[in-house]
Amino acid sequence: MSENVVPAQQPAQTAPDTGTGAAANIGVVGLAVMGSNLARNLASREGNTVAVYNRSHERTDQLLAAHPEAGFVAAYDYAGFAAALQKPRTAIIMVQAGRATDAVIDALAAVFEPGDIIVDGGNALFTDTIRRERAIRATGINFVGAGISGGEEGALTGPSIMPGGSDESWVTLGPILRSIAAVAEGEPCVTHVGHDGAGHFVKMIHNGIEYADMQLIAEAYDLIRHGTGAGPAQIAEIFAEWNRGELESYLIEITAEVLRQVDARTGAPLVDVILDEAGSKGTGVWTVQNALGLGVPVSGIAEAVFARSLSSHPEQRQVAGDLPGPAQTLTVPDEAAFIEDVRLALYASKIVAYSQGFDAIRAGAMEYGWRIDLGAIAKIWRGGCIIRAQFLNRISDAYAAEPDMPVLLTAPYFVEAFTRAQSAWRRVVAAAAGSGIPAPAFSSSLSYYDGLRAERLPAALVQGQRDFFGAHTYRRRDMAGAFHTLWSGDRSEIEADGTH
Ligand code: NBP
Repeated sequence: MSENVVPAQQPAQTAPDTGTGAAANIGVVGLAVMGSNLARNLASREGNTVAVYNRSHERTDQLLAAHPEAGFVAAYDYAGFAAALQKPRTAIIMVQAGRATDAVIDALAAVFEPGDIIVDGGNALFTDTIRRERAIRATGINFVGAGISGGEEGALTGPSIMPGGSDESWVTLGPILRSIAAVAEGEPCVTHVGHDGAGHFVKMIHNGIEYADMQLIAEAYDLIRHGTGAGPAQIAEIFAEWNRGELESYLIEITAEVLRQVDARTGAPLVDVILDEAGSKGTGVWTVQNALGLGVPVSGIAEAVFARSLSSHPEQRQVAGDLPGPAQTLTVPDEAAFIEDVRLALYASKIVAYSQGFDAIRAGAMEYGWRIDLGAIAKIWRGGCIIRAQFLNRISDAYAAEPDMPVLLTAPYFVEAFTRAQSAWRRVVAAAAGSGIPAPAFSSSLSYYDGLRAERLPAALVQGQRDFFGAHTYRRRDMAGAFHTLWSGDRSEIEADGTH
């Protein structure tokens, strides 16, 4: 063992000896909240001995002191870290996404050998993962970008894991990741998503859906508060009740808890004390940017991102307060019926958001050449991650029945849900618009739904406009070919290739 490797205070679990003298079968680099929790999770599973390394040694020492039971093998430089690992060496990087990740990859590549595996478990942009995988491939070292969802609690007790990378690395990595992932209905919440950046792409879409889900829940709360006058604690009970039905999910569950919380300083509901300016760390923006490039209308996710942006411009909101419009109060004749309408509108809008997210995964897979099993993705999101929900079973069922479904929301189960929900959905959106209460994600989801249903869209007029000012051509309903109209000439129309 290298001088720079310090065994933990308690004996490490026995790892199979591969003849190198190395003690650990897996390593973690980066011991902030996510890395240390993931390392503890790994150490708690039978058969794992975990090597740990952090740039600043204090974090390493703190982790060792706080968790002697984990039997960590601590390293204080990269050479020592490599020496501590059995071959093929497998290391999970949990550092700040971006330049820190590149720095750690370079350092590990310098001490690892062909066949070893470097896993980036941070929130990397998938195009960075593709770039990194390409760059490292020449060395013979495997690079795996793995999306990990579930926050610090998930990292410790079982996250949902979305790994990309090569088939070869999955042979070694699969059993390790399966051992630490959340378990939903007896199945580990991890699957080999696809090659290179596929895992981080799917994690990005997961976060985009999370944005939409959170915004929809927030709009439902806001409408109920306006429509019934109920306070946060009473609305918490409504969400708790919803969590026993088809909306059952982690986000609905924590919403009830957030609404119940009382501010220790003032005794007021905490949600009334919190400044109404929502922040973000970027994965929602990435989802929308990439969906725009792929031509996939993720309107629910986009509205959720824009709603956070709008909330975070107090200087604009201050000067806009006197704009004309309804008083933003809502009177409903039957409060119980209105609450049920909002529940149904939330469910229908949620189906739209998830359907759009899965469309984006399908489009990304086609663009980047990944074979992604959409039903398997729905399954690994049932546990461990932020959007975990019962409802994901319906999505995996839908893809099992028809893997090449062009649009998820046309699956029979969802058609039945829309049959039940759509009148309520329209009443809620109309009530919001009529009273001036913003409900951007509810209303854009409904517009998307109606856009898909429409027999004929005004896109025909847009094509005419495009041809008028830019000779962009259009296609006709009654014959093949591309056409351009001579808008001010004698002949009304020529085929774009110049033939009549
Ligand atoms: P942070 O994102 O706060 O990163 C801190 C870690 O990065 C520390 O270990 C720090 O080392 C290390 N680091 C930095 Br900064 N620059 C470095 C460099 N040049 N070389 C080596 N190490 C460097 O940690 P986190 O919140 O635990 O998240 C880790 C990853 O997991 C991130 O990519 C994050 O996006 C992702 N993630 C986080 C969550 C969450 O809920 N927090 C959820 C899902 C995914 P130091 O101690 O020496 O400064």
